[in-house]
Amino acid sequence: MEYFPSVPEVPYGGPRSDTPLSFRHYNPKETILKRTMEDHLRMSVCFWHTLCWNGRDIFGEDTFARPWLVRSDMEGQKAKVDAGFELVRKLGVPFYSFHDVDVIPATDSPKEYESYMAEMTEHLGRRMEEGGVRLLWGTANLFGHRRYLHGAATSPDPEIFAWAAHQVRHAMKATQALGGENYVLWGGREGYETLLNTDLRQERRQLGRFMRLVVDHKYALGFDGTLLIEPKPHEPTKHQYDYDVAAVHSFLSEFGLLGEMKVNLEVNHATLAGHSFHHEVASALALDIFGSVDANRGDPQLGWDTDQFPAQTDEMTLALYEILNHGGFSSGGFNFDARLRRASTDPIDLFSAHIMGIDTLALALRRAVALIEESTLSSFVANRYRGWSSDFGRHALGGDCSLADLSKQVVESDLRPEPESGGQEHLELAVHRTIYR
Ligand code: XUL
Ligand code: CO
Repeated sequence: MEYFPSVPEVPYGGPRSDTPLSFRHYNPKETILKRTMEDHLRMSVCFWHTLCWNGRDIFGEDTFARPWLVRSDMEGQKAKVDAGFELVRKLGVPFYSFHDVDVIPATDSPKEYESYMAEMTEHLGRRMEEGGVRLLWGTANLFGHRRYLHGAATSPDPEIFAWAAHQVRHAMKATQALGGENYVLWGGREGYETLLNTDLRQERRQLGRFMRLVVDHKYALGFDGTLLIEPKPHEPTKHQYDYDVAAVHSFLSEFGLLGEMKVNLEVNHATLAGHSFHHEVASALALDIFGSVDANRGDPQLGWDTDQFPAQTDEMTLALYEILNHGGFSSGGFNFDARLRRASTDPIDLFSAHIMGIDTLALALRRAVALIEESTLSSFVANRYRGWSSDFGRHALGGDCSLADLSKQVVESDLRPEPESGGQEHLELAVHRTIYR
C-alpha cells in the first residue's frame, strides 16, 4: 500500500526551484570539501514524532487521523514502519532512527516484548534492504510506560531498574542486528520532581551503575556502534541528571565512563538549558564527546519543547562550521527528532517539514564551507592566541615554571601588555556576509 500517493520522489531543483516538493539546496551526490552532501549531513528520519504522534496534546484529542495508526497490533506496527520507509525513500534520506516502542505493540509481558522485538527486527531488516536505507540509531523508550513514572535507572524500585535493562538489552540487540551506527540513551525521567522524596546520591549512583551495565553489555554483545547520552535539562521532569554537555561530561568522568559514551545533542534541549546550540556543539567537541545531533528548534514564545523542524540557517551554519572544523561526523548524523504542529493535519505537511529541515541543513553546510574557505574566523582566532606558541607562552602553559617565576619575569622584563580588540562585530559582519550573500 502507498501512504503518500500524491508525492513523487523529491528532486533537487536548484536554488531557484519553485516546485514546492523539491530541494533547493540538498543535492545528495554533490561533492563539497571532498565528501558528498549526503555523507557530510548523514540525515535521518525519526520514527517517533513523525510516525507515532497522532496530534494529541494535553488540551485536546487526536487530530492527524493517520491511516497507519488505525491498528495497534503487529500488523498495524508493520503498516506504520512501511509508511516510514516510503517517506524515507521519497525524501532520499540515507538513515532512519527509532525507539523500541515506536514499532511494537504495547505489552507488559517481558516475554512478549522480547518476541515482538525479534519479529519487528526482521521486518525492519527487510525494508532496509529493499530501500537501501541505514539505521543511524536505535534506542529504548524508558520514559513512556507508567512503570517509569519515577524514572527507569533512577527508580526507587530495583525491579523497574531491571525492566529498563531488559528493554535496553533487546533494543541494542535490534540495533546491532540492523547495523545501527549508534545507540542512544535519553533519560527522560532520570531526574526528580521534588527533592522532598529524592535521595540524590542514591539516584546518581544508580544511573552510573546502569550506564556501566550498558557499556559492559555493548562489549559482551560485540556491538561496535557508538553509545550516546542525550542531554536535556528538564521536561518531563523538573530536573534531569543529564542537564547539558558539561553535566554529562562530569557524570562520565565521575563514573569512569569517559571514552565509552558520547553525546547526542538536540538543538532545543540546548535552548531549554539556557545555552545556544553553538555552545553545546563547541563544548562537546572541545571535550571530545561530540557524537550526533537531533535537529529541531523551539519557539521563542513557547517555553516548552516544541520540537519544530529546523529553519534557522544561521544557527545551523555555526554548528556545522564547528563540526566540519573537527573533521565532520564519524558515526553520528543529523536526525529529525522534530514534530509538526498539531493543526498540520495534511500528510503532505510531513514532506514540507522534512524538505524545509533538509534544505536548512544543506544551505547551512554550503555556508559553513564558505566560512572555512574564506578563513576570516580561523585566521582571527589563530592570531588571537599566537602568544601561546611563543617560547614565553609555551613555558607559561606547560613548562615547569611556578607562579612566582611568572611574577619574576613580569618584573624583570617590565611587562606592560596591551590587550587587543576581540573583533566581535568584525567577525559577526564576516559571518553575516557569508550567510546572506
Ligand atoms: C525527547 C527526545 C527523544 C530522544 C530519544 O526530548 O529528544 O526523542 O531523542 O529518546
Ligand atoms: Co532527541
